[in-house]
Amino acid sequence: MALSLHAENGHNLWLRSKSTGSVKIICSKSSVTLNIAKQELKNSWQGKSGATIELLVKSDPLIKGDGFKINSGKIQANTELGILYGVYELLRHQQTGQSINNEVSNPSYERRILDHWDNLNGTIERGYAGLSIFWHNEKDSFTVTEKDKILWQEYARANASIGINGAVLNNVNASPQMLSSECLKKVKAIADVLRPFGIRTYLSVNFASPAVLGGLKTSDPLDVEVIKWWETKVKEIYSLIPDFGGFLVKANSEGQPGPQDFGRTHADGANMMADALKPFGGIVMWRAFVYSQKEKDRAMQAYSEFMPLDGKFRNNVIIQVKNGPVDFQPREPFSPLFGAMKKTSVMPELQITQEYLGQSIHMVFLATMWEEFLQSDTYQEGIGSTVARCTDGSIFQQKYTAIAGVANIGLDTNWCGHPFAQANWYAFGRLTWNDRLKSEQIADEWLKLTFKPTAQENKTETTVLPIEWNHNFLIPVKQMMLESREAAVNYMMPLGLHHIFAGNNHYGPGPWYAPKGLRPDWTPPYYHQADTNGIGFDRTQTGSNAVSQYREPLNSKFNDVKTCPEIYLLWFHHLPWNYQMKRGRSLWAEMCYHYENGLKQVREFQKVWDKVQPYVDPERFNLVQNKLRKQCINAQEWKDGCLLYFQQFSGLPIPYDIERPVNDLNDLENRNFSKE
Ligand code: GCW
Repeated sequence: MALSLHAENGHNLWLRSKSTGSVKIICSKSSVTLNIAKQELKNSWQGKSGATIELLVKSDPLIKGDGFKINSGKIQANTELGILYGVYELLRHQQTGQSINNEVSNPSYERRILDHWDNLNGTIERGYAGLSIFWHNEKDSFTVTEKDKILWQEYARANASIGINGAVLNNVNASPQMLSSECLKKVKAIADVLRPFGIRTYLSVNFASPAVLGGLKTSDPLDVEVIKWWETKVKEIYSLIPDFGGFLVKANSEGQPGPQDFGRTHADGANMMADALKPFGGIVMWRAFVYSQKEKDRAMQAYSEFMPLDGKFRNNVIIQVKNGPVDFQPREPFSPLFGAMKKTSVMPELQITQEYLGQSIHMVFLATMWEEFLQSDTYQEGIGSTVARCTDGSIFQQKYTAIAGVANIGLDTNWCGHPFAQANWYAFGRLTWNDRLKSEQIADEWLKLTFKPTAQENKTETTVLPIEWNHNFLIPVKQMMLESREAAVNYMMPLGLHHIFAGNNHYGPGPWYAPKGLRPDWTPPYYHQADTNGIGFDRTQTGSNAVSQYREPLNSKFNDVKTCPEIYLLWFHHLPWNYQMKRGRSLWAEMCYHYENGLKQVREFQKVWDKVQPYVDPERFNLVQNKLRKQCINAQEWKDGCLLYFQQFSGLPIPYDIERPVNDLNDLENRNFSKE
């Protein structure tokens, strides 16, 4: 079988399909957003040729926010944006072969936001897919070209197609320059392009802006001049961007300035900004990612600092909390702040860019990780108080509900570097719209939209039958995606291990990394605590007592080594190397098998991919094949590095049915793991 597949550079993402027939559209209104909706229908229609579809903007009590009601002949919504979302849903159904029943679809979260960690000089913190799509470089960062506008429009369209409705345009390590009048003019230009697609613009702001940019003596949030400075700045922003979303703030974290520099609290700082934004409907997303080196357990600090402030924030402040208590690790339990802050709006922050998951080299589908997180039961309001329900307004009446993901988007032609990294952008959007979606469905949709031969390609003599494509491509590749995150956990840090990366770039292994003078919580030995007695961070009642931050029955469950889930074992417990695991093996042996299995899984992924070659255009096929090879090499380094390093403490042999290491520990320790 040989399909004539067109080479694809991946730029069209999951939006590749062209119409196969005509459609008649009935719509009594016209507007920029509705015109986009109509155009999309015409360009991508795959339904019956000549069919009629009605677009109706009319409120219905069942429809919430920008949700919609849809059947095969009609899309109804309260808002024009709702119509656009309905159109994308209809087209998705057509392209993925799902039937369209009468259904109402409402978004889980009101604000579904991408956080870009883009710097004004065009670089991206933790970006692995080229430079920024928004900022060029120091000299002409503020210029706007036609090419820029086309790219921003494509970006906005891709986001709208999966329900994303907000973008923070710059790094949380924010330059005060961001708020300069010159820069704000460019922000306006970007906002103008994003608006018709329903994307609101937000900015990360530097807390010291009044002093650094405004020349004031202080940035103390209770100082009258400072308050005035922010009010004036906010007015200026809204005069340019009337629907501006608000600020994202990283304060008193990793060297960033904040209210504590002036003896004030996070609440003082956040509320001052919230008051300035309030008259315009803006919000403050205040990050809870804080930790100081004085505390004995970094995993406890966000909770310790923020819980006492519960109820002290204005209602247009949302505390933005990373999914786990430490930092976007391959696996963490959920942050205990979810569900615990009952009088404050809380929003989850996920990381789409794979800082700690192989960057743009490894194929790791993150939906399974996010599903695990969103469906974690906090027990805060009884059984079934999942993180999703605690944050999406189902349980607590938050004034605003929101969710953010740190974007993996750059100037690379295919946007995300790895063709499969696009699936994570897609998955984030789909989950923010419906936080109950299953990873399996997301992978299924994305694969069909992204890889299925287009109707045009399928008109050749060698038409691929859907059943054949499903069997030979969809099923094995989907399976690979669904296993990929667990594979990464296995070959990087199984059984609750965390943060054992090589310093700074977070790609390769570095359980040994501990340069003299570096703060302990920036070195892996702080997290794995390996010695001849055993391994793991003791967070039980007799250890740091981080377990106490979880509500019963979780507190006891995590505290007791017998009931603690094995996936979190070394997160909560320090255990001897010969500790007997549930399967009967010693902890050491179990660890060895996890590393071995992780590597084996990647070797299997290589086979799966080579076998689907006939169904993939050469450009994308080769790219993925090449990346899988690198992933394999890196997985081997992880396995060898971790096992040989930890073996120095365990003193036990690597079980003999496991493949022997092929790397030398010394070499690995001296390697500088750059990403390629
Ligand atoms: O994960 C860490 C990253 C930093 C990042 C920080 C944060 C933007 O290594 O690069 O800074 O988190 O989330 O603030």
